[in-house]
Amino acid sequence: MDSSEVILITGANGEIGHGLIHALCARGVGRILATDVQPLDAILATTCQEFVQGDITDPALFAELDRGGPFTTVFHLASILSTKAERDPELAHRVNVDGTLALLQMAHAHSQRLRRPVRFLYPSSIAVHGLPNLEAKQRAGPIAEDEWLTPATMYGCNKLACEHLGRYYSTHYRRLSPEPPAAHIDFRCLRFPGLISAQTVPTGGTSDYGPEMLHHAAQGKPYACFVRPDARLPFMVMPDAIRAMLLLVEAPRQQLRRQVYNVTSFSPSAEEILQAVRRAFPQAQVSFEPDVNRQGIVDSWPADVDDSAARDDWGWRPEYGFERAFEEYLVPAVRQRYA
Ligand code: AKB
Repeated sequence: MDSSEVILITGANGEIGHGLIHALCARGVGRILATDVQPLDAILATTCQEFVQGDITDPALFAELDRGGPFTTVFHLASILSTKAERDPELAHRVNVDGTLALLQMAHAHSQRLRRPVRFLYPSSIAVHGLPNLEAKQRAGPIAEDEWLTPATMYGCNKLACEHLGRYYSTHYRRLSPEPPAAHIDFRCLRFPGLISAQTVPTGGTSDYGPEMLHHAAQGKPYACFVRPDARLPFMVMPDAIRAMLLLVEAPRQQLRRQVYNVTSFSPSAEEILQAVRRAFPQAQVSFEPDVNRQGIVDSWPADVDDSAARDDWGWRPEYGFERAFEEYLVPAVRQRYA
């Protein structure tokens, strides 16, 4: 990406938004227009010149964003996560799917104006997978992109629907129209595992127990973990997540054999995360008080995913394994954050 880019970032205030805006500014890319339903965090206001506050389900927001375009690249981060989505599934559908559809429509229109594909980077999730029970999860091993696509949450259904909408807008849009579009969008999707950041704490997700355990221990606060000690999910730290997004968005199109890619770094159990936290914060007061329903969601998600396609097609490699993630990134940064 170079200085001619005009980049739109939705959900800019979220966990990924923080890291991505800093990384893009460090690269000296062109114009960044950020949007979020909340006012922009002060820490981002210094780096982000253009910000539009608005609701992704509000057509008025799109009228305003459209005036800021045409965009050459879109990072669509706005989303209601799994636990919050289960509390209000219809709201989640409006935000996660209707919001995405409106953005795909705008990106398609901008592709027409630019007469070249607008790159549309979409973070999906392991939540698109739905394993019927714990035995099947334990038997399944690392899951490939096209396996067990039977999500058991509204959020998972939303993410899978948006993957299909993105594929449709970039390969089949208006296929019966007599006038073929001048250009389609260039849809690229990453399926993220649970993400752990030292700078931000997640809200409304089901993989949140990982980062919550660490951030509570760093503040000396007791934490009741809502999953069993043996609960296992794939995770990644935020610097690797940001790097994966930038690697994929910059990969030459002809190198990409698919539009949706798994990425992961490590798959510790909740007990193993606690041991890593305890190595840094021996006083950590963590109890396991499983929430049956949230545990059920975790049991329906894969323990690990196969990200060989991302490794083969665009050279994905995590920089942080489990130990290094805690020792060299998470622990030093959260110590500093709560010092
Ligand atoms: C969630 O827990 O909802 C997210 C995710 C795994 O996509 N962090």
